[in-house]
This record gives sequence, structure tokens and C-alpha cells, in this order.
Amino acid sequence: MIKFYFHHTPNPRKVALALEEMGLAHEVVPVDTYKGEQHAPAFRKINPNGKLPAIEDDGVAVFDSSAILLYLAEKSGQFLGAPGDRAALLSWLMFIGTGLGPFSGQAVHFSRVHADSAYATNRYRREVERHYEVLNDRLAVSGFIASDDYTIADMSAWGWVALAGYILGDETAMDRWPQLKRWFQSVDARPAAARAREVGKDLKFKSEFDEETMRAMFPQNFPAAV
Ligand SMILES: N[C@@H](CCC(=O)N[C@@H](CS)C(=O)NCC(=O)O)C(=O)O
Repeated sequence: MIKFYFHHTPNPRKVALALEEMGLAHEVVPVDTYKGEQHAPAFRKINPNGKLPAIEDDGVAVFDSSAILLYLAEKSGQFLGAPGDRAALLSWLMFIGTGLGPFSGQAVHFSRVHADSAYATNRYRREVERHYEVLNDRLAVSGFIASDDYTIADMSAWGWVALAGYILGDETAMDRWPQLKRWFQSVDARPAAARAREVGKDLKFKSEFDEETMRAMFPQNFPAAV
């Protein structure tokens, strides 16, 4: 059975959706990043990058959400779209994994965790908006992100677009991108999305964002004493 290393954050949430959509049996293994469990040597053997999500499939470790989505889609033979659309699938999957995701994360960091730089807040929020615009334009000519088929690219974007209101500090923000909003509502209404949102609700994760958490997640701010 697949072991799914999970924290209730956007990148693991994409994989929760994929596992639900594909009907693959799995066991959820909590890794509490607020407590620093991502740095435990046993977990680092599975993901040397010390972040979530990661999976282990019969002893085979896969880390990084885009790699996991591709691995699971190839394993199950589902949600890759038509063979002729593979170039588009790879392009949009990487656009989300290397653009939308990291810029969204930085926008949250510089608006919620370390909000003392108006320049940084503006830079990352504007980049998130620019990515939404690119997706909105794409969705004006395509039913789903990579093609007219629902694929792992949609699952990847769902994990982050779900937080648009929080990221931009405006719960009505999505009204500015009607195609993106239409797409999000259609993915979010899927039964697998409802199940994916429930993953981890039965687990107890630390919620205090205290010094232990800051040290675990932003170790660069705590240089080792010499
Ligand atoms: N490129 C990675 C990014 C993973 C990532 O940043 N995960 C976050 C949760 S959404 C995390 O584990 N943060 C904990 C930390 O940075 O220590 C992916 O797509 O899986």
C-alpha cells in the first residue's frame, strides 16, 4: 500500500486529490512541519528536501508534488490526457509546480509571516495575479488547464487556487478571473475533491506558529551559534 506523507498544506492537498481521483489504496502518515518532523533523518531518507508531500510505494520513494502526480498518473494510467496533449500537460504541470506554487507560498510568507516589506508583499502578490491571468486566458480556450480533459495539471493547480482569497487577502479576488473561477468551481465540486478536503481532519497537527515552528520552517533565520 502507498504511504502518503502528509501535512494539511497545499502541495500535499494536490496529492490527496490525485489519490482520491485514482482510487489508489493508501495510508496517510502525518508529518508535522510546525514541529520540525520534516527534518527527522528517517523522513529525509524519503524526501531529502525535507518537505511535504512525499510517498512511498512498495519501498520506492517519490518526492515533490509534480513528480508524485506524474508517478501516480502513470501507475494508474489515468488523468494524463490524450497522448497528443502530452507536451501541453508537461508544460502546464511545470508552470504550476515551479511558478504558481512557489509564488503563492512566497506571497503568503511576505503578507502573513514577515509582512514588513511592502516591496516583497507587492512583488509576490502581483506574480500570483499574473499567474492567475495566464491560467484565465488559457481556460478561455480550453475546458481544463492542459486540454479539454481533466488531468493531473488541474489537480496540481486546485491545491493552490483553493487559497486565492487568503493569498491575496481578498475573498472576492477570484471574481477578477471568471474563467479561472469557473474552472475552480468545477474541480472543487468533484466528489474526490470533497474527500481530499477531508484528509487529515482526523489528525492532530500543531497550530501555534511559535519559535519552534519558525526554526523548523525558516532555519535560515537562525544561524547556528559559532
Ligand atoms: N516543490 C515542492 C514544495 C513542497 C513544499 O514547499 N511543501 C511545504 C508544504 S505546502 C512544506 O513542506 N513546508 C515545510 C517547510 O518548508 O519546512 C513540491 O511541490 O512538493
